[in-house]
Amino acid sequence: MSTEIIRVPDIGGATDVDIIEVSVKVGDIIEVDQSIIVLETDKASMDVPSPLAGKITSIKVKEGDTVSEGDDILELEVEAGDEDSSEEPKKEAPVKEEAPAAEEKPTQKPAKTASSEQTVSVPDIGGATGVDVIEVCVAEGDDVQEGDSIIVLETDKASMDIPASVSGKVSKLLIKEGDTVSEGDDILVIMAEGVSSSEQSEESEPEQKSEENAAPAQETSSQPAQSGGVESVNVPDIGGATDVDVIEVSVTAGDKVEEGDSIIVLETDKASMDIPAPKTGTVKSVSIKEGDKVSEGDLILELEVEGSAAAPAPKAAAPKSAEQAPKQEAAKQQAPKPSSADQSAVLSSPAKNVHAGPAVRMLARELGVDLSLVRATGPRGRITKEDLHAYVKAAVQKAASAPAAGAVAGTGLPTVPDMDFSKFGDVEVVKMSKIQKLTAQNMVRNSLVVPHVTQFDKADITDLEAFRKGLKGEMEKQGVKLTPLPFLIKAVAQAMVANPAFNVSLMADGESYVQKHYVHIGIAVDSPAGLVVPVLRDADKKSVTQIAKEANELIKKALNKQLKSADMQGGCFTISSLGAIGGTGFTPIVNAPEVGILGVSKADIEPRWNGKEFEPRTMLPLCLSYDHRAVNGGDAGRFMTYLNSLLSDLRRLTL
Ligand code: CAO
Repeated sequence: MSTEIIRVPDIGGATDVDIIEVSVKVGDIIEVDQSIIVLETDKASMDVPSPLAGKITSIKVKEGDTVSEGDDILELEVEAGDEDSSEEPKKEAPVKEEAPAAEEKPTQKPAKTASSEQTVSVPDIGGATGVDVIEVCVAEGDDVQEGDSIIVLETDKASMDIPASVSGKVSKLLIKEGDTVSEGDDILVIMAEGVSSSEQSEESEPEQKSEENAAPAQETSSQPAQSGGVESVNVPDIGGATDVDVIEVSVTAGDKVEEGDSIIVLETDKASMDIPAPKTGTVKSVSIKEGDKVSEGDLILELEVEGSAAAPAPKAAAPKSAEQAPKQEAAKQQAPKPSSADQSAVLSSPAKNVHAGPAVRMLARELGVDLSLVRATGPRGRITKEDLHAYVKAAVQKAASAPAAGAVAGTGLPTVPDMDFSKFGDVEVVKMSKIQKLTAQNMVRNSLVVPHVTQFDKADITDLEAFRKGLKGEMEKQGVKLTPLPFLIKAVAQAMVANPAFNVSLMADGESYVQKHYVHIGIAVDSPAGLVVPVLRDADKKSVTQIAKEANELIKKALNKQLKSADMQGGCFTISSLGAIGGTGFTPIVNAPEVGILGVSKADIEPRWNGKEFEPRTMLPLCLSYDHRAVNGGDAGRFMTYLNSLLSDLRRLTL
């Protein structure tokens, strides 16, 4: 057992690169090639794999740090016998696929207009033609620095930032978003800073690729074979990676291939690379098959080159990686993509490792998507742009159509995942009624949107109850049941008039509120169809007996499912009485756009001190919830105290 330090490998000469993710923690047991950190520049994101397996004993970096080649990442306790391999940690370029082609300088041609103007053209993009311009990052008049991204190109395989090759002011844009371009197409004209005429004439030749790029040149080497026009096509420089999996052989003997056509696809954990045909010709024989492992120089196939006895010089600036070598041909054998709103696009628990290219990572950041929750369908678990789109579609659809039980419609909040309760006993799934689903959605919305405060009090309704009981028989003869509820409705209506802060609705724009000059009181009814709230109109203008009659009618309609939607509209305040059921208090949820609700619990006889002695009094628990955006604590205190005084002394109800 020994401790090894894992350092930042060759990252193509880039320095002070941001760590956007530390994928492991102290104590983790990791495998060889497991991603340990993710680096990102403005042009690329790179998984950095561990060259050794072992247990992490300390981590030297954190998210947000910047690192360069050779910097310590972590310490690993390595099993005896594994240390030797650590002597030479792999210098494999971490993520060829994700390294952008953009490091390559765009070609510059002298512009005809002025001696300091330079036309920047699309550089060698691996032979791809008709590539989409998905973003133009500069506008005419912008000052750009050499290396600043000027456009972003994208194929189905790659996205590439194309950087400015010189610093200066953009004097003319020659392309726009949505255009398609090929190598050599003019992008823009730059009024270059401090370019001497001699420098300019040097640069007037189409520029070849920048030598310092560490990403592998992916040019397929083709060596003239002994016999006539048949050439051996070998695995090109693939950044020092060895024993790379051949995941696809795209040609067979006899096939005609065009220069640039993909002949095989290689893949490591971190990158997939199309290897293009170096020349046009006919495949004579193929020396490898799917599943083989290859390294630079290995023979891929023999190619009878079309119309060329002498092999031309190899292409100077082949793409550096698969991601950078976009091909128009779609990948042939990919895992099935999730359908438009396939919920399987969303993982229920975060994936341990995330593999995605810079374009996908950037899009995910823009959309606020956690890539670890996106189901990857690309080769070797790569997240494709389609995966991201499928994830977003699924997430949006889920939010919009979330069942009431999940109760998060439109909130974007996660639902509680379903589980198999039958594992624990006998169960059945029961469909919720429309009212139940609607109530659930409204409850979630109101509890999330309305800042609730609930305050409690007890009203002495001893006299009210004596009066009610005296009147009860008389009312019954008129077919009206007289419970405490009509008195509560009357008292609340009067308190609303006295405290208009409770008789408002807030405008959605947050700029104003509606002050109501009518008092309609909602009555929460526990009906067989679910919780419904019929509305008793102009309660402030009606007598207790009138209110009792109308409340009886509304409750009867509710219980018989005869309420019309008009019966449930226009409420200013709701009373939710559980008095007949029991309990000493609860916190009702405001029925927005109303701003207050009164919860009523069961009245009980309690001993009260009258100054001389305890006497039995009937005390009614009141629970007032209100929207603190509309109602202040002072308003609520006054409302409750006034309401209490009305219920405690009925004479006040007539004032
Ligand atoms: N304390 C003690 N007794 C009470 C009482 C109280 N606060 N409120 C009512 N009672 C008594 C009544 O007086 C009646 O007894 P008597 O017949 O002896 O007079 C008995 O309880 C039954 O009353 P009721 O339920 O028939 O009538 P109600 O007017 O009190 O209530 C209604 C009607 C529709 C409000 C009620 O049936 C109901 O559905 N409540 C549920 C509300 C609800 O679910 N709210 C949601 C809670 S979460 O916000």
